[in-house]
Amino acid sequence: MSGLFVTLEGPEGAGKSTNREYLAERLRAHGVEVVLTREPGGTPLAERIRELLLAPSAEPMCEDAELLLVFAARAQHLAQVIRPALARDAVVLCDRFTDATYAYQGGGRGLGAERIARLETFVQGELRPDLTLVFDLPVEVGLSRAAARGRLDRFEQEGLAFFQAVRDAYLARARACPGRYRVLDAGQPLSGVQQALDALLPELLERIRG
Ligand code: T5A
Repeated sequence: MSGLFVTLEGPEGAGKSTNREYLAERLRAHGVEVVLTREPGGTPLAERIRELLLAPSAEPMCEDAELLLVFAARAQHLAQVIRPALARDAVVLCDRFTDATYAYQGGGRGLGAERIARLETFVQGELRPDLTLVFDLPVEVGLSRAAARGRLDRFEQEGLAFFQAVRDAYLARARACPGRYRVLDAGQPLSGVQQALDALLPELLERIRG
C-alpha cells in the first residue's frame, strides 16, 4: 500500500464532514489506515488559529492577516499530521486544504492567485493532494443547511455574492485540472452522494494499493 492525500472541498454546508466519515468507514473496511483531519485546524495549535479565523470579531480581520493565518495553521498541520501520516503510507482524508484558500481568499476575497501560489509553494514545497473531491451544490442550499445549525461563523456571515464566487472558483479549478478533481453533486439527497462515493471506491483502492 502507499499513502494517498485526499481532500474534500466545497462551499458551506456541502456535506464534507458527513461524507468524510462515510468514506473513512468504507476505506477502513478494506483494511486501510485512514487519518481524518480538517483545515483550518487538525492540531491543537492549528485549532487555536481556526478559532481566530472563525470567530466573529469587532475588529475586522484584514485580508492579508486572514491569508497568513490560514497558511500558518497549514504549516503546523503539515508538520504534525499530514506529512507523518503520508510517510507511513496512511490515507489522509482532509476536510478542506489549499483549494479552499484559492476559493475563499482568492475567489471570495479577490486576492490574486499568484500570491496564494507563492505561499502554497513556501509552505507545502511540492506537496499537493493526490485527489480532491469537490462537493458542489447551489450556494443557497448549502447556506440554509449551515444556518439550520444555529450561530453563523465569520465566513458564514458573508453575502451570497461571496459564496457564489467561492463556488465558481472551485469549479474553475476542477475544470482546469480534471485529473486531480472529481466534482460530486452534493445538492441531492445524502444517499445519492454516498452512492457516488461508493462508485469512486474502486479507483481509490487501486491507487492506494499502487
Ligand atoms: N476557509 C478554510 C478559508 O477561508 N480558507 C481556507 O484555506 C480554509 C481551509 C471552515 C471555514 O474556513 C474557511 C472556509 C470555511 O468557511 P468548515 O467548518 O470547514 O469551516 O467549513 P464549513 O463549510 O462551514 O463546514 P460545514 O460543516 O458547514 O459544511 P460541511 O462539512 O460541508 O457540511 P456537513 O457535513 O457539516 O453538513 C451540513 C449539514 O447538512 C446536512 C448535514 O446533516 C448537516 O446538518 N447534510 C445534508 N442534508 C441533506 N442532503 C445532503 N446531501 C446533506 N449532506 C449534509
